[in-house]
Amino acid sequence: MINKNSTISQIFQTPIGNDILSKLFMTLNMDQGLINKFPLSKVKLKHLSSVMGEDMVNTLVQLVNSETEKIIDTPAITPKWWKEAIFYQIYPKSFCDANGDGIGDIQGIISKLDYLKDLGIDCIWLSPIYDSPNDDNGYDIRDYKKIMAEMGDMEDFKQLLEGCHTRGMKLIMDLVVNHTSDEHEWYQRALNGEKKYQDYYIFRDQPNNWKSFFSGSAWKYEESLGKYVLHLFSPKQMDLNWENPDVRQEVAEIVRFYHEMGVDGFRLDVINLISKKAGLPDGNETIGKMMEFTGIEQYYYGPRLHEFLRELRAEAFDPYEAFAVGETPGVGIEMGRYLTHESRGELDLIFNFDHLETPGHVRFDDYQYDLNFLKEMLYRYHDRLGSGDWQALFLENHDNPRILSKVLKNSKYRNVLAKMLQGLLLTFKGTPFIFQGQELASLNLPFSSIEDIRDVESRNKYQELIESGMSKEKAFQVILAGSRDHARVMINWDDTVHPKGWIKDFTLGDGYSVQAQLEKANSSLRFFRKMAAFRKVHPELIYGDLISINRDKKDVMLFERRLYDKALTIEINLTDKPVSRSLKGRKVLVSNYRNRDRNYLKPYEFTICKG
Ligand code: ISL
Ligand code: CA
Repeated sequence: MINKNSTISQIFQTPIGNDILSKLFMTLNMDQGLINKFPLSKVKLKHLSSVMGEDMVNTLVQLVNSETEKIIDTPAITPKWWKEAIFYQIYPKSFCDANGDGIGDIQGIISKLDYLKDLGIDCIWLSPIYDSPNDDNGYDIRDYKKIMAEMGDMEDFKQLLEGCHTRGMKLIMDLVVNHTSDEHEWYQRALNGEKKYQDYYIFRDQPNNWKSFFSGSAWKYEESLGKYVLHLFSPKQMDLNWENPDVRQEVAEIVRFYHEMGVDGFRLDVINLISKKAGLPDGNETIGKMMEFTGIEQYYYGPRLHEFLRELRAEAFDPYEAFAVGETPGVGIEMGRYLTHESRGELDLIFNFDHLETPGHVRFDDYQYDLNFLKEMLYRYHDRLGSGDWQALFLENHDNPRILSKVLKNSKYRNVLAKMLQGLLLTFKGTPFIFQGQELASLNLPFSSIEDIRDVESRNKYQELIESGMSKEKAFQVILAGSRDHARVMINWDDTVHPKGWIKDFTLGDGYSVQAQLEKANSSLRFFRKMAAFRKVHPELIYGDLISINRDKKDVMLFERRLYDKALTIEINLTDKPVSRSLKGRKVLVSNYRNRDRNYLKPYEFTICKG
């Protein structure tokens, strides 16, 4: 157990201390090597009270001491379908519109199941399709057992599920149970004075200093009750009170309802936020400024999180042998092991977001992403995992701008970079999650003004920036750099324009539509299909060991995947400059370049060699 007399380096040696200090140093863009060097290594926690405040020191001690159990690793990797699968995330509102009302729908998805099967997809992750007022595009659920009218009905959904299964694909849904919509029956009954349902949410006489992820205070005043109510996200997304066993039973029942139907599992939205520290103590203002959201340390890895997850798994997942991947913003590598190691009986995988922004940057910063950082983070994560752990590999989702636009200085290398990143996701050790459009080398879009922007997070942030005195032009540039809408425009199946879509139409006719790429031999789409097929016949890319080579050589990633006598070596140029090739004269099995230089890797070259 650590205490206030523990030194920084002693804390860094603990699993949770390592996560917290790594995250802090990354946010401050400071070299973590300083932690184990004099004088920092000898600094005692109590000496930090003057800097971070007594409360933060106590919170740090509590968080680090919260994990006393040592994870005992398993002797070998347990084969699982979700360790072998390629996942594909569909954002239903923007995937395919079958009835021409400008909104994606379930029949549209059904019409593209063969496309996904041919792509090599094994499991679809469907972002929310439940009844919702769409304040946050379905992440504000009004009725968990009703399908959003714009997308279809339960019969459509059952047809979709059947369509996946008959093609040998699985389907997981998105479970959003940290909060419900304020239009949910439970919340409406709470507002009507029903005590039972008031205990489903977090009402207080006075707010604390917690900030919402979507700007402003995390508390809304409900006139009718004379109370404040907690909403970590929009004021129409009301946090559920997971301390209440009735809430936990409601959630388990919803999960069982879909598992009974044959759904193969769930992605659990911000599931690490469900356990808030008792008494809802104020957040530390210093940490709040650093981590952007005051109060986050009081709930991002809360005191009963493991207990709640174990209970939900036992009651609603294990009876169906269903799969669970948690979305866990802020959770570090070691916290992720406590949430997913197979000895823990909680989640199977988590999404850790630490690799998505380079140190010192947040999503709304307009900067060029250095892929050397991605290399470092992938290796660091991989090195910390035992055979009872597993890693989710992803670069995009519906909450982030397109990775190509973060990396590219000019779009000349758009196609080769898209293929290189696909190749990396499909050859590194872990389960690849592809976001819709990533197979098409999608870029960010040239939204022209805030009027084009639909995302509640972006619109609230724009308002907050303006109110802070920033000019409209500058505020829009900030939004343009990080808006989640870049990932939420309609997929271009062909060059048909969608004039009355829910979001601005960007049918660019630039030869990157699905139809155009199916016809073009060296398209990003055709490369993805080839890579996915290659992965399926090379178990060394799934269960094989990963051995990094010349790891310290900058701008290049070189690693071997080995399973018994099968071995492949992957060599990647992480930059738009030629770099010397390490593997010379080896038989090349796959590459994103048809003709290669014998001595140099071309910009963003990705090559798999035998052995
Ligand atoms: O971008 C993020 C993580 O990369 C965060 O801004 C994100 O909003 C956070 O991880 C929570 O995301 C999830 O919950 C939100 C919803 O808006 C997001 O779409 C969902 O992925 C509230 O339900
Ligand atoms: Ca439609």
